[in-house]
Amino acid sequence: MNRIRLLVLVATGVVCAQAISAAEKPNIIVIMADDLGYGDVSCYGATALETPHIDQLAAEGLRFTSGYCSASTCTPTRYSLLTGTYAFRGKRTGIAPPNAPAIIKPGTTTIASLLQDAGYATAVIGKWHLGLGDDGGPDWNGELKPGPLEIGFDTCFLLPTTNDRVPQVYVHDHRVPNLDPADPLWVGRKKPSPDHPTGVSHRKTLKMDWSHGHNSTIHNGISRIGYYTGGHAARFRDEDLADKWVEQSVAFIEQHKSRPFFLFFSSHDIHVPRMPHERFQGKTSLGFRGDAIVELDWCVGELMKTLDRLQLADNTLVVFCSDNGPVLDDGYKDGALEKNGDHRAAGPYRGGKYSVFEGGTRTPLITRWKGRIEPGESDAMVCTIDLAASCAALVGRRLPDDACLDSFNVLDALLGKPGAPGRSHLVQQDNGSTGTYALRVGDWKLHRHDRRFARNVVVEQDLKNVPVSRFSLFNLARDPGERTNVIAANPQVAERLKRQLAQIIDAGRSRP
Ligand code: NG6
Ligand code: CA
Repeated sequence: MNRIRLLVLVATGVVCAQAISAAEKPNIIVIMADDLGYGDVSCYGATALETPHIDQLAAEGLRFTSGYCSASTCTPTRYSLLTGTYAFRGKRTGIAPPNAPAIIKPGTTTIASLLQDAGYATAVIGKWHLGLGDDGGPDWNGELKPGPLEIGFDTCFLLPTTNDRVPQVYVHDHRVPNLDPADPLWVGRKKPSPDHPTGVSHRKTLKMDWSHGHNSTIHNGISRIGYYTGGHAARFRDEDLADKWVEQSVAFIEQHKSRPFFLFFSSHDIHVPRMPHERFQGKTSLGFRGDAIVELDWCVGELMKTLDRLQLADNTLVVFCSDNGPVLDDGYKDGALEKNGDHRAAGPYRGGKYSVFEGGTRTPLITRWKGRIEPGESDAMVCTIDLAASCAALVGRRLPDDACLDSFNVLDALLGKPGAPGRSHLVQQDNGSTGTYALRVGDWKLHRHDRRFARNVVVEQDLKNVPVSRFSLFNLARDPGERTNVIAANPQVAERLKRQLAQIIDAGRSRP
């Protein structure tokens, strides 16, 4: 090959793509749990319940002890997973309300669009919670676009918002399936009529009572956040969600078994209202929260069985992760607090959902690729935000310069290459762009609160604001529980981390 042709090929990325043979384009399945804490599965130390399928995944793969999601609530973590960019940089990236428009705009480079461009069949199945529709919000009875299909997914089968937010219907590609035009779906923020039954007016009829919020429209005996009417033929039963995600995923995998596919399996488990299928109810001593973990574990098992049956396990990279840390009472009286006993949902870490303490974002993270990943454990720091750049590297795609602004290629670490370092720093955030950050660099962790009040930081339901210092510093090696603020004793470290964090925020990107 002459030199000029080689240069042309390098410049167009052809060499890069050719270097990866078809066999090196493994299928990729990202399984994201909802609100699952570091200590919630047995391979991360839980003893109050068993998670045999997730444990098997860990035994056959790599179990990360410094695996993170990028935020301690759902929408920003999912935004970052897909776009590879910190959510605090984006607009409206906090917990999305029921009628939120699409948060990730069409044309944005995402992990899905990168893989789609590389020839992958792409699907998201399960919880979305990233908005649907143009700026007017979702047209529930019409075409629900833009949405996942406009940012790189070939197909989707969704829980559009969260299971505690209205409406309880599925979205398949651009439509709510089974919608009867004679019974249109209406979703809104205000009571549609004075006699509309709610969790307040009909509290005695509920099969699961609420503890805070969650007292508007009732469906399936559970009152929710927000109001809706109509769409009765399209509504689901909470108990059936996990079965539906598995059914749809197995069908997608079967359909695409002979070409590379990317499946984002986005479980609603173990988000409130925790209402696992009847066959899982009562399976643990932890109440429905524990039973929902067992249901999640069952889903993982079904996906792995499908890979085995279709002989795809050697050719599939599986990533298991969570979207934020744990919470016990998140708005319903499901017994999670009362039945918790000495279960430590966040493992040894402090805080949980809504917090920038480690419990908020350090979560189970497991990679498995049979025959390629040497089973073991890794303390390399990796984050769900890195999957975009890492998967792009895996399939030989170059990232556009203006995309995936905070996603690092940590592929070697994810595949367990000896000595592969992972990331050297990570910004953690709570929800949207609230100005609450943490920066971990090695064993050091700086907290920065731009607002001088933070939501309560312990795993509990009390979300009232508590005063916090603008900055605090912890040494995770000596103090993994972030109990002792050592900022006064380490002024130089603190200054260095403050500067680094400010630089990452102000520069608009952290990927070189
Ligand atoms: C909060 C809800 C909580 C949960 C959370 C989103 C109240 C009082 N609390 O506002 O129950 O829905 O939003 O969770 O309504 S997440 O995992 O999707 O981010
Ligand atoms: Ca969540």
